[in-house]
Amino acid sequence: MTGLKTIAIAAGLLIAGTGYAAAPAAPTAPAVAAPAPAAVSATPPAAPAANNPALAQDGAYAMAPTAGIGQPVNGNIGIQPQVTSNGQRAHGFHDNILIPVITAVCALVLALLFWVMFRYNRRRNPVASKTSHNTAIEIVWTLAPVVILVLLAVPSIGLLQAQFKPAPDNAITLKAIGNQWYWSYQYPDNGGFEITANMLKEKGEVAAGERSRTDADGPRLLAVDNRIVLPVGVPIRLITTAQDVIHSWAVPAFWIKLDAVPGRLNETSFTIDKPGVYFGQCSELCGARHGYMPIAVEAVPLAQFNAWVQAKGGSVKGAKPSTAPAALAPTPAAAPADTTTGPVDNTTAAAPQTTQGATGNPAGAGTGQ
Ligand SMILES: [Cu+2]
Repeated sequence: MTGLKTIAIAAGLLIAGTGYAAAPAAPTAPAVAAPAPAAVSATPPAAPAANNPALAQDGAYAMAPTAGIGQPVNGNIGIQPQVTSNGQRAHGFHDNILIPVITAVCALVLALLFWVMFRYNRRRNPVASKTSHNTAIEIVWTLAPVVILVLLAVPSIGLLQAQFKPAPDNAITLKAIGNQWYWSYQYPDNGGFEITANMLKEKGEVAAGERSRTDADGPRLLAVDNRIVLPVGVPIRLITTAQDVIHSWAVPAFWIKLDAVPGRLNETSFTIDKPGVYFGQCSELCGARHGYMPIAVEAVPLAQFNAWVQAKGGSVKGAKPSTAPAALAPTPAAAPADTTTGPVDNTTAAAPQTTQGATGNPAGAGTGQ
């Protein structure tokens, strides 16, 4: 009998192997290819950012978060509404396939347990049966789980592959750097400027004159002093690394959770479908204040993103510098094409000083230790 079971398992593995090998062909029409490449470079340098009505007074942002979008909701047990194509795909996979399969398997096992308890108990069977094997049923209970797992593997591996599909050339790069205990960000495609995001403390917790959280900033423990801004409809190349220990950059509404490891660059890509404010948190236990290094992303139309970039002292990706004497340099020594795709310098500069110690880090936010 064991021989038969071995054959059945071997057959199952063979089928599983076939499913695995076939999977890479499955992914269809990745959404990252959608936006026109021209869109990134078309926008000319905009009007002085200080006059841009889309930006707040400090040149940061002027968008209030929407309840229930990009943030947790009391009593909710489902997945947050997804605003990336991978997220929507995963959400559908979870709700329409995984949950029904799990429910059906649990219900079947529970029903079998009750059947055994009531039909085959000692009272109803004073003389115990000597039955020990049943070939047909053993084939069924070996093959059925194998078939279920193979059927689940196909969409699952396709989704995994879509999540790690390299970003296209027109993507905008965001480099997220984890620090104990705040996030700093660089925009290598936009002049490499850097911003630091600290959690905003509550009203009673800040010193006089220091900025505290308001509802326009976001929920408690999730609002930050400097939100990062990303364009909608443009592929984003996310690169993560860390300054000290392992952190993890996670935003549930994007279906993104990527470890930030010191001395290493991790990469993934995504495209945000809808403007809005989306919150996340560090998702790798990284020390005493691990729970106080939130992430806040403001997704805005590309023109608004470009204005924000310029307000931060950065440059619009693909825009020609107006003063560059390009004509005088006929053969510029092949500039290092795209430093973000190669084995770039992974060391991040010393942590910048921030204007306020929102994290309550004893040494002052920005100096780490
Ligand atoms: Cu962390």
